[in-house]
Amino acid sequence: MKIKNFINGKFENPISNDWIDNCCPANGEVYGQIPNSSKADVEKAYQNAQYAFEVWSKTTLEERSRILIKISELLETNLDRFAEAESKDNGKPLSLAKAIDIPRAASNFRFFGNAITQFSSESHESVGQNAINYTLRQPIGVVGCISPWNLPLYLFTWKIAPALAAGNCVIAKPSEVTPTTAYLLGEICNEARLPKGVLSIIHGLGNTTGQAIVEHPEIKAISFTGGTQTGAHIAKIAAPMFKKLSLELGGKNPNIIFSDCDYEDMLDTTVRSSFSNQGQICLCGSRIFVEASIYDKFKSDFIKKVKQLRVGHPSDSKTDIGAIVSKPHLEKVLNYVDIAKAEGGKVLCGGNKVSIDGYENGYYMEPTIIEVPNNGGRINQEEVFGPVVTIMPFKTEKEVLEMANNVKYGLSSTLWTNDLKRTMRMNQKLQCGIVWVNTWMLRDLRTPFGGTKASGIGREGGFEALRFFTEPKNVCIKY
Ligand code: TXE
Repeated sequence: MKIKNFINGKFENPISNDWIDNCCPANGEVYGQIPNSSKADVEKAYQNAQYAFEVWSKTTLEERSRILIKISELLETNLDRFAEAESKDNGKPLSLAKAIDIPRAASNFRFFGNAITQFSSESHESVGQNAINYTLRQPIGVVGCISPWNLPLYLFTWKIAPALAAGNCVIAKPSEVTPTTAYLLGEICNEARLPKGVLSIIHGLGNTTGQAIVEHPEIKAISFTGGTQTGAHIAKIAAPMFKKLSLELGGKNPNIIFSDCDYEDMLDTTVRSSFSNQGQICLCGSRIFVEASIYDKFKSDFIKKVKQLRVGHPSDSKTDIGAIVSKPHLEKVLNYVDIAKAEGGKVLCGGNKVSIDGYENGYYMEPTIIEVPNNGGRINQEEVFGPVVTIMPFKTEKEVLEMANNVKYGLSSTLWTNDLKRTMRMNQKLQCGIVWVNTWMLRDLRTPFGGTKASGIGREGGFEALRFFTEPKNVCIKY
């Protein structure tokens, strides 16, 4: 399969004719090529986007909403095709792509198609000064959206939908590791009659295509999800040009378990929050802290449950854990197991590569639990982003709070307790953008989504996203 850029409503080869391989993680085989687009492709997309902006920014909210909701419906109609492509590119279980990734991509368009009809701005009456101020919320112009490989279409559309809803034209780049669903989205946009040039989907490597988007002087805002190092690099380029930036970066999230929690619910959810999507979700609770009084029980129950998870080919309906996204990533994750061992960690289960019959060259790994002696090692401080969690006991609320916060990241936290006062105390003090109490990854698209510290800046979701993708202008009228 040869993937092409989507520019001005047409599918095009890269101007340089430079291509890169697309690999299937389930069997390690190359099954297609994608463009490695250059500055020239980004410039072409920009010229079309700039032209399209004149029309799109003045299109009524009703019309924009109608088109976005149409895209959502078409994604639902094409669910199977998209889910299969996502699973093949990423290695995630097909069942997961069908149940979560593609439905959520459809929800993103539907949500922002509706949200834009409810979005409003403020007015301030300057009492005693015979003046009224109102705030215009104008689209920015042409914006850049760059997304990662772990939740490909889900995160790609989470950026594109609000940007389009707010009246911007978008130049978007999916991860080069998982480009297919973004490519297919182009067809659907044409079918939904999204005007030409409003959305360009450009493929290629981060340091060529991604970099060209970030460096383009007229692309005034960048919404990025990916690694913390890449985020820092992007910020350095964008800052001197005063671009608006939204950075959703890595996490090293604590999962804090008190003895008074609803035990069975906690156990089932903890298996999910540890290993969903092969542990490749920035929100996974990769550091598990358990109150000492239930530590031994938790340890044995957790190991038992995790050993029942089946690693297998993504399209096998019995598979819980599919393939890791790429060979280098699998190697990185396996290397962290060695790092943990060298730091005094004890592997309680898993830790190894898995060979699946018939797919021996695929990138599979056992779900892994490591008991760690403290929170200070690299295994507890660095983002592994794979099917690896650590566990350790704690004695007091104060101690666990310190460990939870003692990390450079600050994306999310999960708290398991039925003590309301403790919940309220801890929610105030946990350093992160999202706290889940007695649940995990329960998402309401209206809520602000994002992290603190090295997990990024800015918030996505709901009106926060529409604010990001618009420029506020105060108008003061004296009467
Ligand atoms: O991500 P990259 P990588 C974390 C996770 C993972 C690590 C590295 O820990 O192991 O990051 O993963 C584009 N200018 N997360 O290297 O490179 C790139 O092409 C502009 C957490 O795969 O950050 C892709 O589209 N763009 C995370 C996107 O950035 C550039 C999800 C993300 O890739 C660029 C993924 C550049 N110079 C990884 N360099 C999360 N927060 O969920 C790369 N890109």
